[in-house]
Amino acid sequence: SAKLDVPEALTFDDVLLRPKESRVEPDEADLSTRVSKNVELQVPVLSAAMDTVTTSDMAIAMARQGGLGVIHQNMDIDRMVAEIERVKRADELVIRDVVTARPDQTVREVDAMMQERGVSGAPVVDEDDEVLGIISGTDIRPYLEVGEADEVREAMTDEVITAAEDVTPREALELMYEHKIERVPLVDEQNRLVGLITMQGILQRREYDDAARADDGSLRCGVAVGPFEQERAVAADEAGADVVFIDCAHAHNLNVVESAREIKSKVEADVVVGNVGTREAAEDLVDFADGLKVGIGPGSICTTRVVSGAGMPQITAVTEVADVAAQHDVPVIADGGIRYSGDAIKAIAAGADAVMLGSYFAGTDEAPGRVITMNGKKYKQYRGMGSVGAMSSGGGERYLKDVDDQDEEEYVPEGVEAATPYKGSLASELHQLVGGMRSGMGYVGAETIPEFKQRSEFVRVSSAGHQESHPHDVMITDEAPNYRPD
Ligand code: RVP
Repeated sequence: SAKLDVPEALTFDDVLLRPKESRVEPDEADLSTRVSKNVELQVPVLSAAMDTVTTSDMAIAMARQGGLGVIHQNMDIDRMVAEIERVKRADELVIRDVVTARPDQTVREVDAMMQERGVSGAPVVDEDDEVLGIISGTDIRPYLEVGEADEVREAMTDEVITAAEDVTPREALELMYEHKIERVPLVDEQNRLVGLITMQGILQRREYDDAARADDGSLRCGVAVGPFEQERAVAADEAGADVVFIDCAHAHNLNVVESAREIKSKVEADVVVGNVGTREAAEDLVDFADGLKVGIGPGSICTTRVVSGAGMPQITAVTEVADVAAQHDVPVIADGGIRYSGDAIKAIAAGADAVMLGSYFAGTDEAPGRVITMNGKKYKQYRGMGSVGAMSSGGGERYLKDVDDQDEEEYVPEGVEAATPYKGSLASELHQLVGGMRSGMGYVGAETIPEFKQRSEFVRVSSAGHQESHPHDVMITDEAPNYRPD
């Protein structure tokens, strides 16, 4: 019957990259990419919008390393705004909320205040915020034994070096070197304090030279919103999110498509729509979406395919969506099912511009939740956003399920709750992931992602071939940092 004359769909383990002539050393491979029309990254990796993966801690760490964190939607709007603001302010060069001292405070008071607020110096201002001087640990020290009750105006340095608000980091640093100081108050034309720039802030920023930053220097931040949550989307946009992810398990639902289109018209941030897994879905979205996210059922904690009987193996899903998206210059993100760096670079070969991972990062320090020990091994909790636990704590939107007035027994979950091995810092996990992806580019002989997408070819792997790919006929004695046997 025609019904059984069906196409085949492939996933990660079905394919390998065909090795090709190459002069590309992995270190030279340039992984820079776009996640959406207006957002570029040095590292083509996103952390999943899940309540056991991404809040502001993860988003800050991801952006500093050059990727992007997508804050999950299982929280109220106020908390979401606070989380976004925390990311946007994390590497702020100009401190706006400056700790200040008054000239008539005592040295003792100011010393205590500086310790409490964790700063080592403070501009001294009058009632009109006019800058009179600056006081630091060095000024205070001589007073500590004998003059604690003296006024700040005695102890402060009154020849204070200030700069205008529009000073560049370079100019500020030059001022600091020239005058051997560590902080420069920024003032308006009336000499009123408007901010503070510190040497520590400037140097810290240099440490993360691949960091994902907006034009104003703030770290990039993504945030997930439910498909019908216009209010949340607008609040995220106003809070400064760079990319709003309309996050739905089946974005080819036409009500979702309409709502996403409306959200796009109301926000300034880029809007990525997902998840989809077919050419037809891509065709219905490319005219307005700034990016498409692919994945129907590949996630490690996902039971969508077994519960609903629907899904698309991920390599085929990515190729279908990317074929359409590429013609409209819309970036594609492959979301879910990535266990190894090799999977990540295969997704890019299939046409993705970036990859999103959940389980890979859920065990790191920056993911929410504490470390638990079972049988002497350390784990962290990891759960699907369609699991009973996640739905009962406010989720469900993603699965187009109205769970608010339901009892837990009535939920029809599409995910499970699990534990994942504890892994330490995000930076070292990401280092392995990115290092493996660079190796893949070396084997194919491509120096950039666009070149790699063009040049890479797949071969089909048999089950014997798959067995041969993994370590075999040995007993692994030491765990490699980038390989855990299933
Ligand atoms: P993985 O990296 O394989 O752990 O997959 C993470 C992805 O799984 C998420 O980015 C999301 O698309 C999907 N997900 C999240 N929750 C669920 C579920 O409960 N089914 N699936």
